[in-house]
Amino acid sequence: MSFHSGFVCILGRPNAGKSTLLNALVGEKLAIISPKPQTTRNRILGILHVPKKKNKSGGQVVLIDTPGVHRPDSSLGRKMMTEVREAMAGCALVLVIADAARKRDPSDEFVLELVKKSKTPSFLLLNKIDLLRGRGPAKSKGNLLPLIDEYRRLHTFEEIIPISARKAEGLDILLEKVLATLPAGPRYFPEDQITDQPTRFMVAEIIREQILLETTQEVPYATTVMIEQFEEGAGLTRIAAAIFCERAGQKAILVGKGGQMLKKIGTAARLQIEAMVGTRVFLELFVKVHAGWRESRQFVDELDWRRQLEFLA
Ligand SMILES: Nc1nc2c(ncn2[C@@H]2O[C@H](COP(=O)(O)OP(=O)(O)OP(=O)(O)O)[C@@H](O)[C@H]2O)c(=O)[nH]1
Ligand SMILES: [Mg+2]
Repeated sequence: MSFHSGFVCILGRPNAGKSTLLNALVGEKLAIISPKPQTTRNRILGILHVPKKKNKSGGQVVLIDTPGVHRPDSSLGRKMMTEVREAMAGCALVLVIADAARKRDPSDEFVLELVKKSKTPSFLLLNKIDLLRGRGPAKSKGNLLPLIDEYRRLHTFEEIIPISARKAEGLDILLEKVLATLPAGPRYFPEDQITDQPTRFMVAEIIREQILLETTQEVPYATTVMIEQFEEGAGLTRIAAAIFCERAGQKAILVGKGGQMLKKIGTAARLQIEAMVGTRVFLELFVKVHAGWRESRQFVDELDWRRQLEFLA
């Protein structure tokens, strides 16, 4: 039995469930999730180690979660789309994820354009089928068939698989088909590694997730988080993080009356960070205004942890 491996890019419109799928397949929370579109801003590796079973080969699937495909209108948006293109370059398979509970629209067209251009083999995953079930079992299948037909006419997918990333349905068959498609190859990452993200970046993301969940309108989009201090001691990790927003009004919302909002964000984030790092955490949050940071190519580049590592090297 041979060992199959390769890089597999998860591609789709914002909010389709890409990050939920990554987490569900790896079985760990590697990417933040929110009901708001454009939650993910950079590519995230999730490494799936598949043990060898009777009559079945084992392997390693290196999944790459990506920002939602959109037409960018800022430096941040352009950077997000660069991340998408970099994730697609060199991958052996693309998992195109569509939201089966909504109609196709121009953002889905744009996703297909990218897949066609890349010429990489692709699967179509019709996600969120749990939402169709509420409309009756017979109807849910009936609902999917026209969508499948529509997609079939637009592109030749190797497989079309209905899934629910949230309920972990259809994932066994998906994984089986992914492994069968990947070529025999090496183990790219050691068996104990499940992501390439540094802990401090995951901490920044956990804080950003709380902001996405707690705030509305422009605030979550105008916000980013940078870790300024990260010190691991015996039984206690000290973390200081700066939350950047673009305007004084946004800062007022993030801080809240008497600091209530910041406290809520901090407490919820701290509990998750403690579970991740395995120590108690002392978390300090500061809100700073950086007018128009999303338009600043330099600042957006500074946020990229891969770049930060290059500078340290
Ligand atoms: N009902 C249902 N909801 C889902 C499913 N998968 C994802 N969701 C929800 O859809 C929303 C978006 O999920 P994400 O995983 O953040 O989507 P994404 O494609 O990574 O979004 P961006 O990072 O913004 O591009 C969240 O509220 C998820 O809980 C699913 O299978 N069923
Ligand atoms: Mg995402």
